Amino acid sequence: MSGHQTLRQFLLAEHKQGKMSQDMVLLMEDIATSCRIIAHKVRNGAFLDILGATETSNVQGETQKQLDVIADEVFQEHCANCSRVAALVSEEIDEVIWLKDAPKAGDYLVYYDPLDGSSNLNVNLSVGSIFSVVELQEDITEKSNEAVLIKGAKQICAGYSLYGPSTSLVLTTGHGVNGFTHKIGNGEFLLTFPDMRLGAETQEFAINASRARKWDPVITRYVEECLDGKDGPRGKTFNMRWVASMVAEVHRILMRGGVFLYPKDAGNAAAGGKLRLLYEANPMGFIMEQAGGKASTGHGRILDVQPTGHHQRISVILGTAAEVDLIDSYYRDAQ
Ligand code: P6P
Repeated sequence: MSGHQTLRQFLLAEHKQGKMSQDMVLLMEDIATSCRIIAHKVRNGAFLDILGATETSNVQGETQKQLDVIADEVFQEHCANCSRVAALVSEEIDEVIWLKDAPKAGDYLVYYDPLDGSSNLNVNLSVGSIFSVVELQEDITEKSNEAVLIKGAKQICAGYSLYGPSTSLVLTTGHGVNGFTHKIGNGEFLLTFPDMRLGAETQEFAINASRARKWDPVITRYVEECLDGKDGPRGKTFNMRWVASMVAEVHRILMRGGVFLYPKDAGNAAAGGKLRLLYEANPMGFIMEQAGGKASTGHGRILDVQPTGHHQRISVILGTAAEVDLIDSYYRDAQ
């Protein structure tokens, strides 16, 4: 018998301690099943001839990979098992997917990016799934898109699965962050990284440096100071990483610290930024805060943003709190 707690043992213990409902336990197990299935399909994609692109584009205007569509179908199928799930918001689907005729306060909304970073698929780099769960705040009389526009601060659960050298599942229910690893063979997610916490300091930042000419002066100032090293104003050297897969960046930051920046810039300002609020920034921001980090737009806490659209994009600066605070202070100075 492994010395590690299984995901089911962990979830039942959280339920027993009043940290999550029975329905949330069931939904979390269905999400974990989705991640196991997607991990298998990603790992065997080359043999299933599903690594390529489809002829279709998603609401984001991005050409969908076959695995994007397959991963979305897996999430839809399994999240629908939980009778308390009233609606799904998927990165791959334009409209809100309503699963109940008369949604009630307390029903669950599940926001998810079924396969984030899928441009990495055909070069065998890490990709992941991101999910976020919010309770409906009131009975729904009209099943409109507006009904799912709920602030990230209301999340009751968020997490991701990282399909890398091993398959990780990281989740928070608002009581810290816990990391599980999928054990090939018995299929269990085992608790391998309990109570994940960010350190107070870091010397690593993550940004797509090819966009430097488009950055605002604050981001330019911050990155240049990092690059100035120990003789510069930061008094220490920095390393840089960019995987082009948010799940991989966030996991690295959780494991060893760092700051991740995907700011609104001159190239994406019309869209409001690149990353999506409801199923990328909010869940990852919740995780960062629960691990002792921060998540900011540069002008305020991401989880306090009132969504205006269910595919809304936003500036994202998240990770080690001291670095996020410093960047926020530079934005205040620039006002
Ligand atoms: P770029 C993946 O497409 C994604 O949404 C995030 O996972 C990732 O951090 C970012 O976009 C990568 O963007 O501009 O470097 O391709």
